[in-house]
Formats: sequence, structure tokens, C-alpha cells
Amino acid sequence: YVMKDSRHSLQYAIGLVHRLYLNQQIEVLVVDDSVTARHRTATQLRRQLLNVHEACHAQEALVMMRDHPQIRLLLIDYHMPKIDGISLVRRLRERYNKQQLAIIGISGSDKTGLSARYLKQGANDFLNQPFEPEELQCRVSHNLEALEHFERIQDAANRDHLTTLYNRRYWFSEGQKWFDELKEQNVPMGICMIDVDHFKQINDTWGHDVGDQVLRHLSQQLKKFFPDALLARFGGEEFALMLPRFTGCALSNRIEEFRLHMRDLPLSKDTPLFVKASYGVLSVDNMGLSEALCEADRLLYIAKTTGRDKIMT
Ligand code: GH3
Ligand code: MG
Ligand code: MG
Ligand code: MG
Repeated sequence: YVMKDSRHSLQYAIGLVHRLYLNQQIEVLVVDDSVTARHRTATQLRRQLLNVHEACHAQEALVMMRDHPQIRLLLIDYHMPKIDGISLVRRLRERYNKQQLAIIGISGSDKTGLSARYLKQGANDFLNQPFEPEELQCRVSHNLEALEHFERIQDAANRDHLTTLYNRRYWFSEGQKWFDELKEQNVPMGICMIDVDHFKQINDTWGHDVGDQVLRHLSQQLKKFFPDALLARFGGEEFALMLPRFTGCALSNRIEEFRLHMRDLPLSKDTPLFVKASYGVLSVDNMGLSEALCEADRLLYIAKTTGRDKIMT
């Protein structure tokens, strides 16, 4: 990657190297009916180590967006047959907001105030053709950086810093959406509340850092074990799960499996510490989200007061 002399580019380059290291290439889409122009733009973007898709008209672009949900940025030419670039922006904005997806409008001429029209329809930026490779590179970098900044701000607001699980507030707002959608589609669901047993003792015996490690360890295992669940750290050593499609025995068996898995899994090779916890497990029927959570919490309390290290349904 050719580093330019601004701090922004340096940060971008570091981010790029990091993503390459993690094998997470950023996907972009160039939409242009002119083969020559499209190839030129795509080639320049590939030099920026981006994973570039190409579409020759709007309809193809919409299909690609559906098939490649990882696409983060689009460059859209104006003059195209059937659906022009601005109409395509309008359609895309019905589905993706500016913070999810960056759009840069492109046109050969700006005589008709095209840039303003693009921006009004929700494009993030505009490029006049022919453009310098460096201008393309800068605009693309700036727009990707803006998306990343927004993502970081969002994560800071919605996630717990220690475990990177969602926080309680976000779990509730996202959970309500899941809840409503699942109800509408008649999909049953389970809710589980977890509280680590005698966590204060773990802190007192092993130290606060090991206590933190325990919370991260439990969170990682939750993510692995329940990839389709909505997970949160509610605070302290308390966690919540929403599990679509799991109720009754299937739900309690799955949670029991996890409980046993955790109590057999040492914190690390050198730390023979096994995480025991109590679980309140509820199959949701005719109730609201808050009510369901209260009920799961009540079951958790019963698990706590009747011996701990168990699930209560
Ligand atoms: P019980 O089995 O009844 O749940 O007992 P407990 O010790 O797990 O529960 P208690 O509520 O008495 O103590 C929770 C402890 O968790 C107290 C608090 O210092 C500790 N704690 C809360 N947040 C963190 C954290 O982020 N890191 C660490 N290491 N400890 C935390
Ligand atoms: Mg064209
Ligand atoms: Mg506890
Ligand atoms: Mg607690």
C-alpha cells in the first residue's frame, strides 16, 4: 500500500494491514455501463487491495448487493441504460443507510448539477470523470474511514468493553425487534439468564484480572455455543440470551449441555478454574419481552437459592 503523507492515510494503512492480517478484505462494487471506465476504476481500487465487484447496470448491482451483503462501498456511474445512477442511489437508500453503506456518485460531466442531485438522494460523495487515481483513492479511503469511525462509535455505545457482547440497553432495543419479528412469523423462542456462582470468591481468590478473564472466557464460549442467539452481558457477572427456535426440552437440554461444558473447561492450560453458574431458562409464550425477562430472572433466583450450579425451568 502506497502511504501518503497525511496521518489519516497512515491510520488507514494500518487498518488495512490489520484487516489483511485477519483476512478481512473490504468489498466494494463499481457500477458502470462503460467497460473501459469500469475496468479502469476497478483496477485502481484493486491496487488499494480492495475486493472489487463489477456490475454493468443498476439491476445487476441490486442483485449483487443481495448476494454480497459484505459490500461496504459503491461507485455508481450516472448515465446507464434503464435505471440511471441517481435512481439506483434512491433505491439503495430505501434499504441501507449512509452509515452502513457508502456511495460515491460518478459522472463524465457535472453540467446539470449532478453532484448536488446525487448528494440529495443520499450519496456520501461525488467524483467527476476523468479523475486522478489519487483522488479516487483518497475519496474511497475517507469514506471507508468514516464508516469505520461510525462502527467504532456504535460499538462503544452498544457493546460491553470487557467481553464485546452487547450491553443491556442494546439487548433490549434489538431484543424487542427480534421478539416482534419472531412473533409475527410464529417462531417460538427461549430466554435464558445466567449468573456466575460465587464470582466474588473467584475475584478474592484469584484476583480481579482472573475474574475479568473468567467473564471473557464465558462470553467466548457463549458466542461459540449459541451463534444464532442474541447475547448480552447485563452487568457484573450476569448474562442474557434470546434463542430463536428453542423451547421446551430442546431449550433446556441445550442450556444444560452448555452448563456442563463450562464446568469441565478450565479457564486456561495453567489455570484449573472452572466456571460454575446458575441458569434461569424460559420458553416464551403469550408474554411481552420485559415480562419474559422478569420470569427468567425469577427462575434464576430459584436456581441460586436452591443450591446454585444448575438450570431452573
Ligand atoms: P452468587 O453466587 O450469589 O451470584 O454470588 P456472587 O459472588 O457471584 O455475586 P455477588 O453479587 O455477591 O458478587 C458479584 C461480584 O462481581 C462483585 C463484583 O465486584 C464483581 N464484578 C462485577 N463486575 C466485575 C468485572 O467487570 N470484573 C470483575 N473481575 N469482577 C466484577
Ligand atoms: Mg455510463
Ligand atoms: Mg453471581
Ligand atoms: Mg449477580
